[in-house]
Amino acid sequence: MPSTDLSTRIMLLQGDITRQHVSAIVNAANSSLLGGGGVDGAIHRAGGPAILEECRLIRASPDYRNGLPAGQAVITAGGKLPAAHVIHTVGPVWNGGHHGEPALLASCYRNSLRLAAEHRLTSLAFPGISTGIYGYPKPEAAKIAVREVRRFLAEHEYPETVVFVAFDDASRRLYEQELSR
Ligand code: AR6
Repeated sequence: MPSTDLSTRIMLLQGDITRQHVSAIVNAANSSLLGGGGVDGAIHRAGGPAILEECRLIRASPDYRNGLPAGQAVITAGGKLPAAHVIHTVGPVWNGGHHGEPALLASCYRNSLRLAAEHRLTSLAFPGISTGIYGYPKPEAAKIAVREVRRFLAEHEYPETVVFVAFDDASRRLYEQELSR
């Protein structure tokens, strides 16, 4: 049975997700899966061309010919990253909050966690999906992130631990607040 003491299975740290020694890091990608700016750019830069190569193969499969839809997730190897795998998910673009953004963001977390569980990955690190270029307000995004991870871990043995990686002080404080609730 999974440990029900979630406080021992959820961690928060501030820094660069590309440097995390975990089973998988989550990439806030775009539908093309072919790279971009923000954390996506950082992951491909640090991980090298093997990740992009695998993303291209995924795009060549009939399921993803039109790209990866928002809310879904796929897994590749981690290339030169210290993390063994990358789980690529596409967050919603913030458009005022009444266009399904909260449900799509929750799906990103759930589907990433599901992939990690299917692959029996022990540790998974998340950036603040959608909270950069895609403009999702950070307080609301942190709330959804913490809620979905707690729900999932309460019912699953894998991943054993989840790390929220905050890039800046303000994001770290938001996660601290949510995790203390
Ligand atoms: N480590 C941890 N967090 C980071 C890092 C890093 N190295 N770099 C940025 N962040 P963003 P999105 C934080 O813009 O909003 C790309 O072009 C950042 O402070 O990377 O989902 C994709 O290709 C923010 O809180 O992702 C898409 O086109 C969070 O990561 C688009 O951006 C997410 O910011 C996706 O936009």
